[in-house]
Amino acid sequence: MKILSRGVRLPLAAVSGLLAGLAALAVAELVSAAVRPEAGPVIAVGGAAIDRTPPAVKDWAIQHFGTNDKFVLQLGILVVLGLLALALGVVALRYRRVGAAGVLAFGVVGALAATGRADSTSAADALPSVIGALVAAALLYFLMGRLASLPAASAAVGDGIDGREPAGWDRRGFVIAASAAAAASAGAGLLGRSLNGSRGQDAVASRGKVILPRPASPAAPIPAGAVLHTPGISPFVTPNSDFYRVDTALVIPKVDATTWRMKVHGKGVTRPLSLTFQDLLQRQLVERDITLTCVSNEVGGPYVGTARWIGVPLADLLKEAGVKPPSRGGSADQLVARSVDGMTIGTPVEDIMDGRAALLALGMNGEPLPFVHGFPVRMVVPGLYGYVSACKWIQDLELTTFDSYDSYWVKRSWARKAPIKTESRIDTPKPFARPKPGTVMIAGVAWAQHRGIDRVELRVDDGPWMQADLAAEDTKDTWRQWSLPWKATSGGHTLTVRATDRTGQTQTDRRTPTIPDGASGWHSVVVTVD
Ligand SMILES: Nc1nc2c(c(=O)[nH]1)N[C@H]1C(S)=C(S)[C@@H](COP(=O)(O)O)O[C@H]1N2
Ligand SMILES: [Mo]
Repeated sequence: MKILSRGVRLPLAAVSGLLAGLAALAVAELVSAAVRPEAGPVIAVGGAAIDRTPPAVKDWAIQHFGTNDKFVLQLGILVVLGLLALALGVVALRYRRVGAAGVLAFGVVGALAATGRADSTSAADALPSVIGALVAAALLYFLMGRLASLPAASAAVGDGIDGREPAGWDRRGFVIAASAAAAASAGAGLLGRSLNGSRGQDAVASRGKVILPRPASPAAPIPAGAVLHTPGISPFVTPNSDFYRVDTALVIPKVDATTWRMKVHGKGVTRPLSLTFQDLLQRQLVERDITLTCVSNEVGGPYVGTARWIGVPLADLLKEAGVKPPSRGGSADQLVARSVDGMTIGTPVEDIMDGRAALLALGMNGEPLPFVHGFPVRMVVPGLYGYVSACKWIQDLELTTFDSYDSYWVKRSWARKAPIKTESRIDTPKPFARPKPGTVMIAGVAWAQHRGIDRVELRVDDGPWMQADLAAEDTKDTWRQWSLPWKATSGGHTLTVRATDRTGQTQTDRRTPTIPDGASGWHSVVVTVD
């Protein structure tokens, strides 16, 4: 009979656990609106997970989920939390105090995650998790009290057998308490959501007011011959809305440009700088076309794009601060950019000062940087993968040495220095396409930023290499489109591409993984002509 009584109480206890979990998240969301959204437990635990994920797994997640990796991560955390909440409810049925203590323990985990991230500057970041857990523990304790108010003896009489409620079981009381808790959680959660959602309004307004000045040094117009119109080829300039995004931010930083400030300081700096966004806008701006590439891009992958950037030449700023490149006796060989979300990205000072268009970018394709791409200010350095050159949401530039400081990704087993490898990609036909026999246009892009692309060749099956028609070069910092009309014959075929850069180096066929310094190998596409 005891078992039957538990038959009713067990699911109710589990539901109570779930309600407590919901209450914890809802209250935490509300409190995080008063602290900062990044301090909420799901974001904090997600962030801590990202920081601790082994590089291979991180890379796998980027490969398989792309920019959705963050959504999948948060969904995973919610599912795990839900299961644990169910379990805690069941435990609490027997051991009320243990259940409540379990809820508090989760609060501690959330609080540690929130205060342990690089962007956490205040112990207040613990509050959403702590207050959420306290409310949830009290709720679970209270609901269990309701369930326990059902005396064991009377429970044994009525439970389930004849469909009647056990005597003394205050069903109404429990349902009312549970519903009230659910409604209050929903209210708190929604209020927190909307407050968090409107938080960035100052930042959004500040971005809306930015008027990018005409650059003192405009980019040369893109030569007409640089842009092919073959259907299926990547557009030469990647629209901002299609530009790939790779970062560790679960909450996109919303920085108010009117209060933004950036310091330039550190080793070898004789005149430290502190600059406002307005200071940067008033400087001589340059405009350049630069192709950005992610080190996590697999051969044939999508994490590469070209934009027209407007910004301040970094070399000018560094010179003003008194910095010399190592080749001229400078003591700092690494520039570490630090973002508002605690990312650190280290770039060789030599590369920044060697004359290339290393920019502190303010504009992307004619508009202020979109928030996801680093508003108000990010770095872009031609020829280097993003993780060693392209810090978004910058707030600090520190000169140091590679010997004395490892940046975020370097601590996670990526290489200290990472020039972009010469690569080429077939955009069309797509893998496993079924073109008709006859002339089929094969087309794509090839890149070797800051060296330039000299030649692209294509091979069908094991046939001879054929020279592709290269579109005109925009600059050696941008990718080059190419195409080749192919007389397609019936059957299955493997199309393979390889590029040669201006230094005369032909892209290696040796496949390497993305870790530690970028994938290499030839891109192949298999098609069936019929
Ligand atoms: N603050 C911050 N900046 C960052 C990153 C990041 O995680 N956080 N990721 C870097 C990486 S790995 C790349 S490839 C580029 C991608 O820039 P995009 O998202 O604008 O394409 O940003 C770089 N800058
Ligand atoms: Mo990257």
